[in-house]
Amino acid sequence: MQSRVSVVIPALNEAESVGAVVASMPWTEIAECIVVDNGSTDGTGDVAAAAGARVVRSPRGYGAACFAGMKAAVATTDVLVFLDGDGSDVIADLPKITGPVLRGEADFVIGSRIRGVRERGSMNFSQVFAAHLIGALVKLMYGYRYTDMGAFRAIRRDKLEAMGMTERTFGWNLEMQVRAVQMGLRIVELPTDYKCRVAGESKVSGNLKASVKTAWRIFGVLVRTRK
Ligand SMILES: Nc1nc2c(ncn2[C@@H]2O[C@H](COP(=O)(O)OP(=O)(O)OP(=O)(O)O)[C@@H](O)[C@H]2O)c(=O)[nH]1
Ligand SMILES: [Mg+2]
Repeated sequence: MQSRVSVVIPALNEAESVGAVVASMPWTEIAECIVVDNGSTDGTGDVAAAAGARVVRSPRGYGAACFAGMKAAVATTDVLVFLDGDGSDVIADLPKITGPVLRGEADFVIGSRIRGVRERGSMNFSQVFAAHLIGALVKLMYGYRYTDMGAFRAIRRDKLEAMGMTERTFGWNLEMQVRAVQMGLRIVELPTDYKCRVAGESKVSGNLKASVKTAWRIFGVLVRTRK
């Protein structure tokens, strides 16, 4: 049977890791792997293409890359999976993440690194704290308790398209989660393990300025999406 799953990987200067991430895809279970490159200067796109990905380009920004990947998915796809290009997400968990959506039991499955086993140093204290704090705030505002805002997730394409996503930076993940609750989607959160990035430079957690900007952006999402 033809797979209905497209994997979308935003990748900015991840040439050292993206090849292995793409190569480890469970190809028989997915229709395609789309790597979204937006201005990498290290040949990320070429490495990803050589490993078997379809490479698309987008404007700068994590959310912009995810949005472009969503738009680029083949017409036959009805489930979109997002994961990072730095080797942190455990690709072996992909069937676990897509399963409930493919079986029609859920509209949105999010992997929780907080509930999974994290390699030492893969998430710093402020990321763990933010996951708990934002989880508590979303629970207070909308009644649903998330424990994480990680990248690894599967969602029905029609539901994601109906969200009218506006975030084009690192607020993308949380905006999707808030919209999912607001729309009354069937949400499942599952533990997923998490590793340190394989190589390359951190665009968020390892960079103080980027971390503060991201935190600001994430709080902004809570304000802007408020209903
Ligand atoms: N296409 C695209 N990808 C991005 C952009 N910023 C980050 N990414 C990718 O998004 C993913 C998450 O960024 P990371 O730098 O790993 O952020 P992080 O996981 O908080 O930081 P680490 O803990 O160091 O891995 C990676 O695959 C990046 O390459 C961007 O502007 N455009
Ligand atoms: Mg990372």
